Amino acid sequence: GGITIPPRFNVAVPFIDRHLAEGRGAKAAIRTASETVSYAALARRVDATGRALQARGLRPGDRMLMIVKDCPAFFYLFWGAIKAGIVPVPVNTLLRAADYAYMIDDSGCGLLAWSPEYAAEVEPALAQLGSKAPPALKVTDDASIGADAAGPTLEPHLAAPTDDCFWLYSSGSTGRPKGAVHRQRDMVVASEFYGVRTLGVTETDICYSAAKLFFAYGLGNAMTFPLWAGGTAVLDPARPTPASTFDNVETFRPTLYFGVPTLYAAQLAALEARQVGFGSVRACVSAGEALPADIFRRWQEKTGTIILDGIGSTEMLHIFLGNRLDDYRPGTSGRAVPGYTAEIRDPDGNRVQPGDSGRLWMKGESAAAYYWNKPEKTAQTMVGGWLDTGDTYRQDADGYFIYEGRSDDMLKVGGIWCSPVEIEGCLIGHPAVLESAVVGRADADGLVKPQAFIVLKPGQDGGATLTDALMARCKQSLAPYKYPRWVEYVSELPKTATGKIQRFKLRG
Ligand code: 3UK
Repeated sequence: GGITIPPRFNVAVPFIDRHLAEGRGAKAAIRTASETVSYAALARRVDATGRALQARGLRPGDRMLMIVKDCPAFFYLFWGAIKAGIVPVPVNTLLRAADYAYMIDDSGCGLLAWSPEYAAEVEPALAQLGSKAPPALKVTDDASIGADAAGPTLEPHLAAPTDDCFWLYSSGSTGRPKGAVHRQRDMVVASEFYGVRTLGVTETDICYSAAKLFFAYGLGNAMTFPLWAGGTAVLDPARPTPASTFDNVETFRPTLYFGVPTLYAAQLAALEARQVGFGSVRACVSAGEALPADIFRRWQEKTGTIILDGIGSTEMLHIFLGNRLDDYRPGTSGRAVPGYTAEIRDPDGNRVQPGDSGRLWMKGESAAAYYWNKPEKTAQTMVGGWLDTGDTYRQDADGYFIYEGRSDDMLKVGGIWCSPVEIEGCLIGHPAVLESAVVGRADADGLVKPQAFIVLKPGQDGGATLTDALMARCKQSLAPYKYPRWVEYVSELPKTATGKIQRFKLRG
């Protein structure tokens, strides 16, 4: 069934304060390498931070941009703001000064909270903005955000479930980032429908996400899901590597692990040389881009755990099509998550015939209300309660959703739509291949054919023999027109900060 949200509420109450009323005060809400934060301490620090933000002059509706690493203060700032009616806007910490200057300006934020680690990009951004720069708050420790102040509790600012609550910037493959404005109810909806009803998150879960909190995927994985269920979040500020993620799995014994395909591939390579105890992990989750079936298979072989692939987006907040422990098919995005409705449409907006490809539109109550300052983008993407994902999908005979690429990455080869992801999946199955990206390239006749860029595993040679073998492999297992006519060996693929291959950068 649905979920009931009171007509006036503040979402910090069910995510933070409720746990005290339910007797979880002494329980660990957050664990890091150096500290454990109980639910009682979390609630206190959220209140103190909210009061500190009010004391700096922030009022309900004002935005606070956050360039903050994964650490407990991220939680205090995010929830302290929300409890006071202030709108937090966590942004990608891997961006450059020009990106930050744009987001500070676009959001019109009244405060910038930032971790000193990012000074090399944040300081020039502020300098570039000159007199338009907002006040900045350097997040060095709890005291810097006022969280050491013992004081009265913070009165929650009441709002309607559909009122603005927080934003996330969505970085499409083209154009400037867009601020997706999320509502009070959105975290409740995503946590309940994906967290609880799909993954079965409970208060016994320990959630560890290699994907960072600034990414909507990480924000759900390592903050909203455990807080919604009364579980524990594990935070590590470092950039994830196979070694650091393995260390964290062994130290914190998470029950749920969240990664992205690129990292799973790198971890698999590292598992050749290291044994890692995944015994605590009841499920691994993958999102951000499609997880090739071959990675699923090898991961299961090596670790004994399965990876649940699911597709989510910044606009929908979290995963809306996903595999489940009790219903999964490798190489697919699974089925619609409860509470969400999917439609695959043709270019005229009609539903395609079963089995045909088309553009995926989604409906669900966690969808962003609009893009800030971008009425045209809003009107194109959010239509009649539906969200255009910009992704091409088809359903197999059993109804599992199969990802075929960003709508703008799809190739027409010989007049037939051809999915780069499908070809990449075949190439990745070859033992010499670590990663691949396929794009369209015009042949001598000006006709588009697939071209493959390949990153090899260490010690492998990219010569003519391997190229022939890769082409033969594709010819054998894919429709004949789909084999790559050119194979190029490269040391790495262009990726976004969240690990998505930027195929547009490879197009000639
Ligand atoms: C692509 C996938 C195939 C797809 C996200 C989980 O990735 C997230 O959000 P973004 O806004 O990007 C959205 C786009 O990424 N994508 C994501 N997951 C998959 N493609 N299979 C997948 N499993 O193009 C989508 O439109 O960065 C992921 C939860 C929250 C998120 N925001």
